[in-house]
Amino acid sequence: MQNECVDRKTSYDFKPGRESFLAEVLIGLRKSQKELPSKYFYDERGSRLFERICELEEYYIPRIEHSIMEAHIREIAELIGPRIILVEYGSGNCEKVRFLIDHLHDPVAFIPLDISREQLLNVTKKLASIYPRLQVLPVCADYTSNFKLPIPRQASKRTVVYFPGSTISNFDPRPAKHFLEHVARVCGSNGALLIGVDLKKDPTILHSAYNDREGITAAFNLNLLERINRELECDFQLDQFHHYAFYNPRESRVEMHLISQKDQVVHLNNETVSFIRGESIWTESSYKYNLSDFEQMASAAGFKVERVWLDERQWFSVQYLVTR
Ligand code: AVJ
Repeated sequence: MQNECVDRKTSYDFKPGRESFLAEVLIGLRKSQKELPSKYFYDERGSRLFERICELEEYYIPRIEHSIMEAHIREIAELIGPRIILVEYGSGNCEKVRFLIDHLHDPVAFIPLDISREQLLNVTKKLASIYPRLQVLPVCADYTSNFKLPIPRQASKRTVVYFPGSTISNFDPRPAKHFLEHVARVCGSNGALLIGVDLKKDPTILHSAYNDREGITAAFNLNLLERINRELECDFQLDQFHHYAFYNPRESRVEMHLISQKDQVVHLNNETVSFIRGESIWTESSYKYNLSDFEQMASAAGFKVERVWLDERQWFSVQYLVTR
């Protein structure tokens, strides 16, 4: 059953190609502290591993976020109002947004935005068949880049961006602020942002969350090297790098690294990259916020924090921001 509301044109495809993947990998590996961009975790296997992370006992974010959403969904839908364009950044698998869409009042269009084309097309097909009255307009893009949003057929009252799961945690402070400024522009005047923001907490909780007993997070981290091997014809020895994650309190972030187990050399596009034993590749940051720090950044970016919902332990927040 094909829903005619699905826009199948490819004009909204801004997916970074192999060239920019290679360029970014080379830039990262030439630094003295080697690093790789975390946005490249999410190929097909990486997306599946991330879904498994989200089911882990130790990884508290999805469970708590959903319980907050469930407890306050009426108020959230009320604040958002009727006939909106809903934009989801990094839509991934669509379970979270379905819960929101189910409670919105007569939304006009849904624009899922994702860097993974496979995910995006699956989600689009699925949502279009579940919500025949909703125009689904997928955009394949890296949301840190510039891209334009499609314009839905029906008139709408406002644009609301949904950014759940604390994906904002992946941005360093300055890019985080720039990202919020970009979102404020995208949703325009009278726009809003519904965002999940992870909060500071006991580092032992964070340690368990990013070092799960089953080793799924380790596999997720190592999959980045596997992807580079496959897509960029590189020769990382996967068993010679180990997952390492810890909380850095001075920077308020969990850092994930891959540690070289020996002195070794890797070949990539006619270049050699050498590692000494114990040297790391920094693959991800996950920033943890205070409510006041986040509010300061949001307001500097042009948003007013209108409402904040928390769980009892105050581990996580769902926040409703409006453009000023
Ligand atoms: C998707 C960025 C919110 O930082 O918690 C989970 C990614 N990395 N486990 C996070 C992640 C390792 C996740 N975010």
